Amino acid sequence: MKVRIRISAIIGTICLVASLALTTASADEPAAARQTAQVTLKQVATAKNPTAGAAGPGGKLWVAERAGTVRVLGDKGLGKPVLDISTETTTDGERGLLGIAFDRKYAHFYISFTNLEGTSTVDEFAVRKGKIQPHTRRTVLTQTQPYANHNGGDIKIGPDGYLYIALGDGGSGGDPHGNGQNLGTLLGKLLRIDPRGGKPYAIPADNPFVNTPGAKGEIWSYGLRNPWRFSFDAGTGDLLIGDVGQNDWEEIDWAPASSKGGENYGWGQMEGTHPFRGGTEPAKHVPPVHEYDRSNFGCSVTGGYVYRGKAIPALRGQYVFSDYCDGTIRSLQMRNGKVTAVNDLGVNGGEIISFAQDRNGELYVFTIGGSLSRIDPA
Ligand SMILES: [Ca+2]
Repeated sequence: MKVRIRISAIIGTICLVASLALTTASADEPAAARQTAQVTLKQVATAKNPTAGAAGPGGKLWVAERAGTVRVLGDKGLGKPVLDISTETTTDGERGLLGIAFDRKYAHFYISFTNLEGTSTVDEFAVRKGKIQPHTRRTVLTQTQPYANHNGGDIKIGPDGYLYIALGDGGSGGDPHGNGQNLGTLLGKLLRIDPRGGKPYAIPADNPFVNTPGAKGEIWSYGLRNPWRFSFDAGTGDLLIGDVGQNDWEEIDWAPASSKGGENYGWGQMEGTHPFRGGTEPAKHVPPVHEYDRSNFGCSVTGGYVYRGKAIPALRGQYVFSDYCDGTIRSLQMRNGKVTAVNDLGVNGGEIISFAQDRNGELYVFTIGGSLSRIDPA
């Protein structure tokens, strides 16, 4: 998460337009295949530092606010908090309530936050008749954090029903502890656990490293720096991760729905497709499907979703994302795991901190300043 107020943020905002022509259509991709949707942002609510959203019971969008509240989007904006853990978290550094998720039956609700010690924490609540049952709360997983930044914090239920948890490399800068490549720590990883299969959870038997000595069985994929936002394509089940770069390269990582896990996304040996500080490319490095150079624009990628809604047919199947410092909403057209075009959707959302997807597949843009906007057809 990017709550850093930095010079590069300002520069990034100024320089954004110069490189919009970064289409990477390959020679064998007909130009006519490129589709740039015409969209607009329709503000639907205001919030206080919204960080995450999740489609909830009754088709409502639930919204997490960083200071520790969860509110439900209705016709007149956000309602009163349905959950308030504000006495249990802080908003210093990159901390706070960072992720929320429902299981597929809306029977359980998960929250991801840093506690008062800064420890990454995932808790579970039962949900009955659309309401959180506070007395059922339990802690599923914790991970101590050596530094306040790079907490990751996004959580999602995957197409397989398991809970995926993104954790950053622990923070500071340059991954000083080498966590990204160390399979002995949960830091710098995407985790996959079965929160209902054991106490406090079970590790799925088909996780990639369950039989690897010294490796944490929870790990699904590794070599991540700060996977602030990730999502699964609601149409295909493919996984997309927005991994925030160190100084130079912002990246989007991808894995097909058929993946058995174990991908090494390279950090801290690689920043995007580039060796980091003289790093050596790991043998099985899975390079990003898309990277962009901060010297052109941006400072921190904000991963989004593959659009699967109905309102904007031209956007269907494209991965919508942005950058916290740039704010331009972009989309990736992909085919067989390759990006065939990078589109500028022609709208700037400001300091975009997160995206959300409602039950109909429509997408929402959250800014750190508090606007919640739906991406509508222009
Ligand atoms: Ca990487």
